[in-house]
Amino acid sequence: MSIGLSCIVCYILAGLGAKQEESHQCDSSQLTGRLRSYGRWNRVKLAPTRPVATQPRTAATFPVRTLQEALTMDAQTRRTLIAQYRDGYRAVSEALQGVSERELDARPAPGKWSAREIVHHLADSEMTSAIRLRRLVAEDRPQIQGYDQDEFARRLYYDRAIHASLEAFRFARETTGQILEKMTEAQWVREGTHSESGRYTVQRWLEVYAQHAHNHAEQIRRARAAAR
Ligand code: NI
Repeated sequence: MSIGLSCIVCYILAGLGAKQEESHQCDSSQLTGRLRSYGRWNRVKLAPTRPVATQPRTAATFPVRTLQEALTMDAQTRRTLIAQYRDGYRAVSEALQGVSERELDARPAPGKWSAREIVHHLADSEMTSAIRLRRLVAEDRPQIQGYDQDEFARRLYYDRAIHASLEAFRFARETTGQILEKMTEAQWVREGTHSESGRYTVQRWLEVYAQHAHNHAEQIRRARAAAR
């Protein structure tokens, strides 16, 4: 099965290697260029909030940047992305409007996720992302653990009714949106380390999750269309 890596969210969530990319289910196409753009964050070196190793670190190892230098996203872009993030539930619920059981279980191709499975993925992914954001803000340089989203789909009964998962997705976003609206400039430059993809910043988190629900809303529409 050839599915291009296009949902950066699941790439980051799962810490996908080349093998897993092949089975990756987030097949919306808008984000292929995004992955490359993340390189610009990797060029920003921040002073760690506490030492990450026992060896002494020098200024040359961790050049200290000002807050303004560390903020790679301007305030207007941030506001736009927060608004998009908060619009995610609307996009998904509209994509599901009037959905039948048959449409929920239709697959656009063998091995591709159905609309029902996408909804459960959204719940699990968004609850995880909500906790990640909290840890990035409340803990110093947290270790963020990747997971295998396809294994979640296989083992966590993704044939369940969707209502509770839709609500979990909705309110994970709602509560996190409240936090995003209040965060200070200093909190926007916080970061942790992902178990497989490495440096993981709050700004990167926002760019990724601002689009996640909208991309899956489009994927839901395509999956539903397969039932017709
Ligand atoms: Ni996804």
